Amino acid sequence: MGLTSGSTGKRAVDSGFVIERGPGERVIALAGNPNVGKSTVFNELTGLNQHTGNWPGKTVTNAQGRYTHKGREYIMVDIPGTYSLMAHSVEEEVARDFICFGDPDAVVVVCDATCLERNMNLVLQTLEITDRVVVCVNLMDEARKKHIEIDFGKLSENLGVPVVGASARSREGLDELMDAVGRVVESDRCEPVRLRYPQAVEDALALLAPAVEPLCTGGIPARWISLKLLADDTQLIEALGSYQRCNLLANDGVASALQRARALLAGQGFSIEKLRDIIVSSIVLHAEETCSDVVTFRREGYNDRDRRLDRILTSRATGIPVMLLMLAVVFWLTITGANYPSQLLADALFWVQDRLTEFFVWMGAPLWVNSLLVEGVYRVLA
Ligand SMILES: Nc1nc2c(ncn2[C@@H]2O[C@H](COP(=O)(O)OP(=O)(O)OP(=O)(O)O)[C@@H](O)[C@H]2O)c(=O)[nH]1
Ligand SMILES: [Mg+2]
Repeated sequence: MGLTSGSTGKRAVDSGFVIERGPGERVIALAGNPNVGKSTVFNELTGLNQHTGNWPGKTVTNAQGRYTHKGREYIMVDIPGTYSLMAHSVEEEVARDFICFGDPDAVVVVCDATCLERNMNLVLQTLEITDRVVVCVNLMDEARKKHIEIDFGKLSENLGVPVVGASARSREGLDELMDAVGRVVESDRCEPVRLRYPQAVEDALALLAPAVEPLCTGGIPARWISLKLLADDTQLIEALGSYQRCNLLANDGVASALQRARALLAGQGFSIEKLRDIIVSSIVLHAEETCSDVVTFRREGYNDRDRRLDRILTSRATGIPVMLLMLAVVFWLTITGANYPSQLLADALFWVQDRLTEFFVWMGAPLWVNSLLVEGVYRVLA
């Protein structure tokens, strides 16, 4: 398989990305929100050293490494973090394009156990594109510290794909993760839940998808492509053209079905903007439902203090004054504040210099020794 950037706008960060897949090797994409531990999983499995750190947006291009588990060979691909498949930045486009057009044998969606519901948005969107998904609920050690319990069986039932808990930093759960990947890749056909949209949108999709279906030879479901057409996702439509030579809008059947589907939606009061909002809110609602019977906070109010702080720091009334106050403190520290500890340090060091001089005088050492060692070496160092 060869995936190159083609003519899309992300060439600058992902130039010439190609996977050399040997016979029997399976390609596994490690997707997920930013900063959930994708690169940590990748490093633990492949022994490579992808950049990790506690802030989002470290991985900006795809990286690949090999890993053998129970006799099966895998090419693991660490892709940039993304909150959704509606790419808004170049890194998100790199991630979206690999999931959609990189033809991975399975996608592992790595999630943060401490905020599972938010991570479900990407899981649900990935399930719209492929059945071969394994959900890795990472950072379980952090979740335990916060007294969060997750029912993996229930989550797996709600999503229709395997779910595995992990703490990648200590390698916990990674063997089980690769067992699940192996099963998905080799045999199990999952039956993932499908997002359902309001009836008007479903009707429009039913009208458009049959026209799109014969043109979609790359494995991406016609339903999802139809949704993107309806929402006028030009980036995705262009990417389809460049990766799969699938120029949907040039096809008369698709163009006329699209016109009819749009008219149907307009008749129900759905503008393109409103449709986009509906798509996002349907995903968010579904994510909420998916997690409602899965996550339990064992200690009620465990994060009350964090939430109180969040309210103060992010509310419109207090957030901006607090930010200005902090900037003023930083400004004061830079201009004046730092002088106080600096003065204390200087006083302490020069106090030591005086004591050293007294020591050399007491020893009866010649004046040049004191000048060389105390006023020269020590003073320069101090
Ligand atoms: N406590 C704990 N920390 C973890 C675990 N896995 C990863 N981390 C830490 O989480 C932070 C983010 O990990 P990365 O692997 O860089 O995350 P990423 O998803 O690749 O991030 P981006 O590339 O920026 O999207 C790092 O500080 C890791 O050490 C885990 O299981 N437990
Ligand atoms: Mg990373």
